[in-house]
Amino acid sequence: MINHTDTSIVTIDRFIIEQEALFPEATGELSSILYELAVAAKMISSKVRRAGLIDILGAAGSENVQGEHQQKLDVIANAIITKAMDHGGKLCAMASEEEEGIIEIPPQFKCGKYVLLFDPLDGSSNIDVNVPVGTIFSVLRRVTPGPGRGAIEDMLQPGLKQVAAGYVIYGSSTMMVYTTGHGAHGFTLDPSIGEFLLSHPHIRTPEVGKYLSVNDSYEQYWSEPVRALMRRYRGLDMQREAMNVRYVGSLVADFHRNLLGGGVFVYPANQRSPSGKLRLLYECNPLAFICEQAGGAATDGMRRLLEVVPTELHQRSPLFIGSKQDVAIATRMLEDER
Ligand code: AHM
Ligand code: MG
Repeated sequence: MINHTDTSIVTIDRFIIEQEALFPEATGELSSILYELAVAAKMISSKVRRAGLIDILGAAGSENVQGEHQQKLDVIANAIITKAMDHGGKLCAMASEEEEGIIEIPPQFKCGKYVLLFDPLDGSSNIDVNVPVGTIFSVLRRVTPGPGRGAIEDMLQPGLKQVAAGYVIYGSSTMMVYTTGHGAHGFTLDPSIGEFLLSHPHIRTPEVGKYLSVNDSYEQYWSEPVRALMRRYRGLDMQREAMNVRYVGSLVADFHRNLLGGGVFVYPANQRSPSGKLRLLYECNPLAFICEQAGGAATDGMRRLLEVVPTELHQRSPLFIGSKQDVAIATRMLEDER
């Protein structure tokens, strides 16, 4: 573990290089992917910061003053990541929550040994009301033989196989949090110099949390064990101190607050969404990897989330993620559902 003193200024680039040294077999390819993702994050951040100005410069679907067609921010974010990542020679394929199938590496560029899965702008419906949104990403090593293009098998791997995962939150400041399996580390963007600086090294999430994040308007569609679990979290069955309910409705924002402050984010299956809403590969797995690295846990209600073997690119999964002891309560109380 590299210890920086309180006075060190550590850019994300320097940190990535230092982390690479922890892997004697590293070739620098994963580091390049992380640098490029940090650049994409800065570009998306600058677009998100101008979001409110779209009304002045021209609404989505209309033409702006230059006569160019205005695009929605999630489409813009998707294009930024695709274009930032497709030519580095380190990836053999990508997949995005915004696109139906695999995003192929254009034929003029080399293919590498990794695949990238991402949700370019999660919670984008919140942009109109100035609520934080985020980007989530996951990197896996290909399983098909190289050096050609990647295939769907490269994507359909359990979360345990992730070599890196992270998220960017575009909040009151822009932060990037990532892991390569040696802890979870957070970087805050200093907009005046355009650099992500290490602000939250070795994030540890409390074992027992104080926040409960859930959309309880689905209560009527939940199973009885899920209802009982929510009563437990709220302290209504006198078995646990009541948690404080906080629900932004923007996964990255809810997850980030709970990661730092302690708590659980819960999106169970319900009668209307039998597999929940969130996507296993683009949302659940990367956050589960980070959460475990910070000392937390994540389950789909039946299994450790990172052990689930995906069968579809856009597969949904129920999600119970956060402080270890609170996730353990979910695992115990949902046993009746099995
Ligand atoms: P999106 O990928 O279409 O943006 O949807 C995901 C978002 C998450 O950010 C958030 O946690 C969830 O949807 C909220 O869903 P709901 O409105 O059902 O509570
Ligand atoms: Mg999403």
